[in-house]
Amino acid sequence: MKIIHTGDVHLGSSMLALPTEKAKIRRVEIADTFRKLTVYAKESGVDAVLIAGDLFDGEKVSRAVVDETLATIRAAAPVRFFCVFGNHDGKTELGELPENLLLFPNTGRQTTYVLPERVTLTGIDGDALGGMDYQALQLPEDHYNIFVTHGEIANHTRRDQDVVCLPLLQNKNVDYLALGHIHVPTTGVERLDSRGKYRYCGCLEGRGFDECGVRGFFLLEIENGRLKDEKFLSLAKRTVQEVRVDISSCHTYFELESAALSAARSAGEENIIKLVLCGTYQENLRKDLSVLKTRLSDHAFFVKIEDCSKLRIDYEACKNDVSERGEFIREVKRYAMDESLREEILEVGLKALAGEEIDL
Ligand SMILES: [Mn+2]
Repeated sequence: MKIIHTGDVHLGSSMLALPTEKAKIRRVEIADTFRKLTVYAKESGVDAVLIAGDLFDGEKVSRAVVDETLATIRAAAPVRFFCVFGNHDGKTELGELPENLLLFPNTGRQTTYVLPERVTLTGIDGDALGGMDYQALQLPEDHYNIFVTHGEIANHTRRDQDVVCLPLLQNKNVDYLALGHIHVPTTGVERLDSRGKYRYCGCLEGRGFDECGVRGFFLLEIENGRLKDEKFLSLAKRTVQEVRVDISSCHTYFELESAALSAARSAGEENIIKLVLCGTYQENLRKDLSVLKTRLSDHAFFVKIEDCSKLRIDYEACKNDVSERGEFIREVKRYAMDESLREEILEVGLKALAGEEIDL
């Protein structure tokens, strides 16, 4: 049987990292990627889709988003969706559930479903983890036992909501701990104990600039109580990418723009790009970041520019410079201060002396 492990979809997310119109488009794209997952599940004969929490982004999610999602799930029958709640689902009122959407009753205890092919599926909502009775967990040795929840792995035994106490889950015949909460998919193998492993599925689409890289879901194939195959698949429309551009060798704005443009192109023009300018730049280089952002915006879905480049000052050459500029540089160099503060003072001061606009 085939099982999908997904979660952290964050439907209805406000996408604050993007301007209003682009945020709206991304909200639709994320819903569409979830819909594509359900279509993929149905067409590929997937038996169960595990949603490891945060299907929705919070209590403010509109009724329309909830209804649309439930309709998407209903349309994917006979695929069954097993959904635990995460810390962002809030108290989303789902209303009448589709028959193929199964939740885990929030009684403070885990619930186990027995699936075909000797598979068991146990789950508990993230906020119930604080009171979970780990001792009561008993899973058959000759089954493939999946445990799904929403929380962060901890190597201690202090129970709390959204905390999975790894030591308490060990030697309980768990084969696959399907987690949500951390938005980066686990690519390597993280051992739960000598038998099982744990894994975060990550989100389906990157949203903020802290969610760079490929996003997707895991597909497991289990045959008669044994894992036969597993893979990571992506249906994401876009990725969030961070690209660094060293501007040390740029002499003009246009050289800078061309370096930035080729970096943006290498990241894929359909993507969301955080462009980080780095290196050291010569004093009279016009950086003009707002112009750069506008001109790059045709080459990516959205570009955010972060300037980490530092002004390059040749103190030796300034030694005998009798101008105001030389005097200013020598003065700033004379005082003991944090280097980053010195760089900032020099940058602003030199711009002021050159009669340029200062952006404080
Ligand atoms: Mn989340």
